[in-house]
Amino acid sequence: MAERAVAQKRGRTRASSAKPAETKKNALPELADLSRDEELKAYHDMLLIRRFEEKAGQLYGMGLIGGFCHLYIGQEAVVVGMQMCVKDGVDQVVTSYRDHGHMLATGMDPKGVMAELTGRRGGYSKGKGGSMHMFSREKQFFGGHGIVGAQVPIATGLAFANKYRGSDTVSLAYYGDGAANQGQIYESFNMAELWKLPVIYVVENNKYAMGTAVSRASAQTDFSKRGVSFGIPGEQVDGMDVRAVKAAGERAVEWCRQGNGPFILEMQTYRYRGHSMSDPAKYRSKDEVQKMRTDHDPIEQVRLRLIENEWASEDELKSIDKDVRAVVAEAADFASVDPEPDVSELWTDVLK
Ligand SMILES: Cc1ncc(C[n+]2csc(CCOP(=O)(O)OP(=O)(O)O)c2C)c(N)n1
Repeated sequence: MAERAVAQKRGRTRASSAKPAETKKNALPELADLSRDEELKAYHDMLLIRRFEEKAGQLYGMGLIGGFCHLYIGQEAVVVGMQMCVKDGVDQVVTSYRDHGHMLATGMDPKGVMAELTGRRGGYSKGKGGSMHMFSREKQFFGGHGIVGAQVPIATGLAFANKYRGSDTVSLAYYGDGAANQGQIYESFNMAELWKLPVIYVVENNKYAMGTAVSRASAQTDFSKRGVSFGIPGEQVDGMDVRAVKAAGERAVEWCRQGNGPFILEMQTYRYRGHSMSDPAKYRSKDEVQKMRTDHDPIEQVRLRLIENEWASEDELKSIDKDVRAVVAEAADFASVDPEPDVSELWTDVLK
């Protein structure tokens, strides 16, 4: 099982680009060669997201989290792999409502994120924003957006500002396969390529937009080709393998930093849970979900490599899990006892 899962991962990334020749010039290998420390960090960071999301699901079930709650479980390799390619606190991240993993990957405090989910004053938006409305200037995280696709023009605008100021900062716009069909995405593509803006469009193709399968909603299901008419290069990537994500991410970051303009990365990934906590996910079979979990789980892949390479023992990996669980438990405890915002907060932070 261990060998099969690892072997299955070899050579899965495939380039599908409007300008493959140019993008491949300084190309890195299709799978990044991760060091022991990098594998351990990827394992830790993905596990933190997984355990955090599991706990958020529990708190939602207990009625401590209200409104909507969109979990990222299954997709962890995408954001962790991309974050390995950029500068923490410098390069910018903007995403949708499925955003807790992105916040943790940029280094935001799990306590502040969980307390925002439960609507407490120690939350990132003082408990007034909830799951879809968190920001961190320090970590260069620009939300958290409930309007499907809205994050894409925002990341493009950030890239415009970065270019205008002459910095080499790159902005990352994460969005789903459903969002990819929106008009505002193509307006953004046009401006980004016209002005050669340093923005990476990361399509998280998790196969469904709410209950609608990609093939039912998209005329062109190869999202890496969506920039062809604008001349924006793109690649399809195995988004369940953190090594593939890192290799492709580094190519895209290099492309942007060299002043070549935008880049599209289609991350082929999968969400294990429903669209949100209130979705029983009847549009797909349990077998389909189970197969992804068994054969492609991003965390299990790293765990198996660490063991096979004798880079970590089972006990060491258990101890990482224990530490991660402690961090998440502390965040959940804080998010349960921290007071709600004072009523007077209703009148602060309101744009008039
Ligand atoms: C403009 C807009 N239209 C519709 C919705 C309702 N809605 C929320 S999530 C969603 C599906 C988006 O799917 P996708 O972009 O694939 O992202 P995923 O949820 O799979 O991460 C829809 C239609 C919305 N929030 N905003």
